[in-house]
Amino acid sequence: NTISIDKEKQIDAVRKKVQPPPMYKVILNNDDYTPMDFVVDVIMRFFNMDNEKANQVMLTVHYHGKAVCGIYSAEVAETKVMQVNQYARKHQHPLMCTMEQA
Ligand code: TYC
Repeated sequence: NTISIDKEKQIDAVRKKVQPPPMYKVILNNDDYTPMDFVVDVIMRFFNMDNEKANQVMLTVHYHGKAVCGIYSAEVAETKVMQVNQYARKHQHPLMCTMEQA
């Protein structure tokens, strides 16, 4: 009923103040085949970075194996990972996007 739903909302509001929800790093991983230009396009398209910042992040992945593209709530992070991996597959590149708790 509506009273117990209101109670759940109150409890959730208190939980959020005491303990904020977990956040997730969305990570791009290096591979030997995905073209650098494609990776830069992905970073600009899905992580709202300008060309210069996207180039920096792409090179960090290329030289260090991975880089964090952003930190988001679970729901937003899962959506980014799905969208990037779907977009890479559609263009037949092996680019891998993953997430891990921040
Ligand atoms: N290593 C790739 C190349 O040399 C470029 C690359 C960068 C691939 C970043 C994936 O997430 C990546 N073409």
